[in-house]
Amino acid sequence: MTMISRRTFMLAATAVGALAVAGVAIAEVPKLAQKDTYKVGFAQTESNNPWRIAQTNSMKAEAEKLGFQLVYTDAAGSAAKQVADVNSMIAQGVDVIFLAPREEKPLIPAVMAAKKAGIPVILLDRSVDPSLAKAGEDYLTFIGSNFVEEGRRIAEWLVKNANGKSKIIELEGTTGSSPANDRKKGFDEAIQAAGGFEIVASQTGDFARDKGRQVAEALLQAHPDADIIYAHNDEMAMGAIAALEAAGKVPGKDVLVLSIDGGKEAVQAVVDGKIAAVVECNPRFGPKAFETMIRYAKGEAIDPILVNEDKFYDASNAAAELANAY
Ligand code: GYE
Repeated sequence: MTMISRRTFMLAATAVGALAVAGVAIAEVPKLAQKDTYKVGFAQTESNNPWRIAQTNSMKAEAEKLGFQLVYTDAAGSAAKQVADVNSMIAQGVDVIFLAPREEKPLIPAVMAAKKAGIPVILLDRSVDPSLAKAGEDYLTFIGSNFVEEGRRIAEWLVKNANGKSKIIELEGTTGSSPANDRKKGFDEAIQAAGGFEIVASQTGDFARDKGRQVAEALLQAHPDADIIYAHNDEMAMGAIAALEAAGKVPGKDVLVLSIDGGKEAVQAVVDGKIAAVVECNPRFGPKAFETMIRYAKGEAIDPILVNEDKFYDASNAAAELANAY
């Protein structure tokens, strides 16, 4: 897949597209007609955690509220299946495709196929490689959190609250996904700038609880002096807590655990003192996703990135915020 350039896609698109006759590359996102109701695709990447389930529920609830038909697919953690899911939505003639791309590069063909078929794509929560597909050109916009900022915020909290702890194990998200790339970048850069810390190991746990537990277990054995674990999401943080407890260590005391997502279970773990701090990653996409699509149909200009607001939880507010966490 990495061998296929954006230019190759554009050439393929123009070769068969209507504009090939005129010899012009298609530079615009397909238009969306104003209608009373729509058939809308939502290509989810997986459903193995509360964050994904909250996102799916939010999308389904909003579609229902508006009376739109939702064609929902779950790629079950496979980028190849997600590409096939998008192709099937194209074949079913949906008006718009909401896509949560599992990884940055493998989903490029899906974005380009929808464009070629005249269907606008809105990226939700994860992005695609910006050198291969562009907002406002190949897809309409990206709606989601600023992941670099999420990583930076958790690092800044750590710098202020480390209390002498300094050796970090980092559990990365799915390799090749935009949140894994950017949460690493934001955190690592801020930690390096602060000085006095060392990332002793950084390895993927694929955003999954059991993988996170296994990787944390192996890395704790290799680095018994590690006293901080930074997990790119709650699932891996919960896995890391299980690994710590199995190793006879006390999370929150022997080892500080830091996380991103802010689901109820993780916020409860902050209340219990097992997680030190969590940056929320807001999963409630439904209202903003559908509002953006309707604004586009009306002919409004849409910004290339629509950033979600994220909260922050630590011991100072976790108990008060618990009821609001997803
Ligand atoms: O943090 C994670 C999920 O892409 C922002 O993916 C999302 C991430 C989220 O599986 O828990």
